[in-house]
Amino acid sequence: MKKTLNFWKISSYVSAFLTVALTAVPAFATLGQPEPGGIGLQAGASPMKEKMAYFHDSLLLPIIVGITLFVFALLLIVIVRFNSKSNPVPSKTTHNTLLEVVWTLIPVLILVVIVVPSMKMLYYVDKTTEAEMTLKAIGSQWYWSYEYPDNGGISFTSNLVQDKDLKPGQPRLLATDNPVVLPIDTNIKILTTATDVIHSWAIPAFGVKLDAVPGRLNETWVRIDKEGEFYGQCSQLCGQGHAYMPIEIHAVSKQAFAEWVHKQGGKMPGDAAAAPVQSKNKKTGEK
Ligand SMILES: [Cu+2]
Repeated sequence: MKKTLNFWKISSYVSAFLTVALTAVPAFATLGQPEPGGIGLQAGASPMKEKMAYFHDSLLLPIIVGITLFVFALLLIVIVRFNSKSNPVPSKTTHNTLLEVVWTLIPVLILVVIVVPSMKMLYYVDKTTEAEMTLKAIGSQWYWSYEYPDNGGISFTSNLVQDKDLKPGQPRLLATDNPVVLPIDTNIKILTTATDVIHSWAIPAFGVKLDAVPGRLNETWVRIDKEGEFYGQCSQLCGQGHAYMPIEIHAVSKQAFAEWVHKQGGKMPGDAAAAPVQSKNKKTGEK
């Protein structure tokens, strides 16, 4: 009797600890970057990340916690009830058809329950049929360069800001000298490739992580639904400087994006027709 009491006491402590540990997501979640002591997923800023967070928090985590507690309880029962002292003459039972069918079928059913939303999400993040613009990210040892093929071919290189050059508010090892600027509420096709070894372009808040492979063009997409600064890192071990090629994205309104594009000497799809006429007129005017 005493031993059974201990068992329930221990398992209630363990489940209380797990509940606290797993639900202790800080209320002041910083958008777009990791935070000290954070254990949950980064706050999302895109529909894909919202779906991933829901998939993880509402389906995978409860299943994992349930299985872990169940196996833990079985182990405790074995330790307490079937040790050589409390059970000196062990039973020689082997094989139980019903039990074997059950412990094969239940895991299969759990996997079937997981695979349906999992595949749905995989196809959702795969590509968009209605891309409004394209961002191409090219990984090199050890920096990223970017191209905006739909915006007059703007291109630049983005390097890590060294510790000594950090301005107030810039996160260490995440800030870059040339942030990527992207509009919110826009379907953005993302293409990645690399010039030397395999890198990976990853922004946790967007739910995007895509390998950048030399000689190949990989595709995914994002639709950012919040303005802000978002940070990510190369997520494929690519050599000595792997930790020093961060990604910094400034998500701005569509209007602010158009202004930025014009400032960079690029053009928006809307003014593509007007721009060449103007330059032609200029040339004839000079003659
Ligand atoms: Cu890399």
